[in-house]
Amino acid sequence: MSNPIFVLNGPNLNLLGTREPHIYGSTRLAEVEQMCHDRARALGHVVSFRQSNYEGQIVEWIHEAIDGADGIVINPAALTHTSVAILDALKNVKCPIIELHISNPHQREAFRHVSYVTPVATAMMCGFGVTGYPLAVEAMAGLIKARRPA
Ligand code: CA2
Repeated sequence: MSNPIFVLNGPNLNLLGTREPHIYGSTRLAEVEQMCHDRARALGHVVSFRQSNYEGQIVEWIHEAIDGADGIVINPAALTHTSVAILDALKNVKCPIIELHISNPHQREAFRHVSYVTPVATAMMCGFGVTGYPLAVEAMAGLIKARRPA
């Protein structure tokens, strides 16, 4: 039986499309969610798309994913650079994890060059703008397929 792909979004991403369009573009998070649902459906998957401004909520969702998700695509936003709690939660997950960023943090301030998530991620994608979301869903579908017995 298959489970959804969780697409988890961290703090302030609810404001996507309304501020800093030169960095993050002008597409709203609701439109990004629709892009993920459309791509997942075309590939025979279901996405559970979530956003929270609270670190603990994201930790809870990662715990839910331990038995409830076939893959996690996560844009932890600023928590990428600070959260040992998210790192520790992700260590308990057996499914593939894709760390995703809209911008390329390595082209930005030095504090964004450090990620607590990359060491436990299966793969990392950044710098594609919001197009990275459906791309990550598609990449996740590939990772899930590769794990299934023939
Ligand atoms: O590029 C990304 O996706 C980031 O994860 C976005 C985070 C930033 O702290 C990371 O370094 C890179 C910031 C998310 C804030 O989202 C907003 C989007 C539009 C307007 C205001 C906030």
